[in-house]
Amino acid sequence: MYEVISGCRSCGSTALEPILSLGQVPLADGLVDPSTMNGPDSRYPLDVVFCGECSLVQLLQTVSPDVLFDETYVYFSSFSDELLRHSRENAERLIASRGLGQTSLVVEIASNDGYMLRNFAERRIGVLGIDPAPGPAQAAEAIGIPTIRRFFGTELAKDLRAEGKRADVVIANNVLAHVPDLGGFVEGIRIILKDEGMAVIEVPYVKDLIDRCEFDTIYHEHLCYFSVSALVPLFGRHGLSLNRVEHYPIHGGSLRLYVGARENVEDSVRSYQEDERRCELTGSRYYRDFASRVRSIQADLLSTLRGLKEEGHSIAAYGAAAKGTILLNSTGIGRDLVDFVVDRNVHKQGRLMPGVRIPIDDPARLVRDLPDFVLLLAWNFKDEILAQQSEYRRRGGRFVVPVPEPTVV
Ligand code: JHZ
Repeated sequence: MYEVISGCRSCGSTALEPILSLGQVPLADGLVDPSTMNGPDSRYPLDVVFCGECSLVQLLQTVSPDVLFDETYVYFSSFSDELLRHSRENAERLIASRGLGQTSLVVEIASNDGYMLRNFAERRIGVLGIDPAPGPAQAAEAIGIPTIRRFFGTELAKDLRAEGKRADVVIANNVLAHVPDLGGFVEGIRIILKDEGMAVIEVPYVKDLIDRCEFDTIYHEHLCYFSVSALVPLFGRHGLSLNRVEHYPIHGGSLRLYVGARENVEDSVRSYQEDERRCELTGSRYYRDFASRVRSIQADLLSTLRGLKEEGHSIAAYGAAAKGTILLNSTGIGRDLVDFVVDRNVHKQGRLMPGVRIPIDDPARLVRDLPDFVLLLAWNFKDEILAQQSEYRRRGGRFVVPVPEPTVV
């Protein structure tokens, strides 16, 4: 069910040094349907390594994408207002800066439920979504976003080009890290991009992950954890140039990469490279104390929750996020501590968190049941969720935010 890599996912080097092991954990988005479950949920080892050659941080194991993104995959992007706002701003800037109009084509890889492309379609700009997950793809089509239900790589890119389709803009948000054939994916982008076109790619930034100890964003869907230093040679190998880098707070800290076939490298790229060299992110030393910091957050969180429970408090959790599965399972937080998880995504409600099998319910239950504490699994949307739960908080409910260190708010 999974393979172990023998060389770096980007450069092929065998100089891979271990950084962190999160043990055997279930698939982060493998929410359990109580009506069909039988036997315990499958678990897979989760080990992170650093490439001494090109500095790419990556997983040792690859679980097949067919297993990860099948009909049970119920991550829908449109359930966060903050993500929708972030995406709309990105689209509006691209429409203006690229002069996009009715004859343009915007292709989005991992277009999910159409959360991003709808911004272009509303302005009658040509759009094409690509997403293999049936549920989200169907939702996109329901709002008029044509969606190809296939995995993206050189093969699909060649098919599209043979049909005469080439993109003015390729958008690929939170998908580069998900691809086992990294080179094939980047090559595919080069194939479908017009010579003057631009690919706009968002990836979580490995520096934020390490600095803020966001260990729960490590899971089998995320095969790579990118720095600018590791990305420049990756694009370069496929005739693409990383021309600009911007930083955004979304998903705990992400980079937006502007990539083109034409080389036009701006200062932002050089300044990230210099900064990463200066702080030694390009060497394994940067990652040396990461595992011990993770263990200490886990121990701290577990003792906080156990302490609350011993004092007679009830505890729920907010956000049936992929990262929630990892936090709960790798820390050992089960039904003995957390009674239920709430999530706005109706496709997640009624299911169980993988491994720990905690039931998922509607957020309205917080005000109804008034648990004393809520563990915030979707900590990346802290401001949005705290604002939305003002009534629960007004009635005395408190949130436990797990990272960068367990805090009660
Ligand atoms: P969220 C996702 O991971 C999916 P996840 C994916 N693996 C990826 O790469 C990363 O993002 C970057 C819910 N919610 O988005 C919605 C509310 O209920 O942080 C989600 O189920 N109410 C492709 O799953 C969950 O919380 C709200 O008000 O870790 C958040 O999951 C809000 C804002 C969210 O990512």
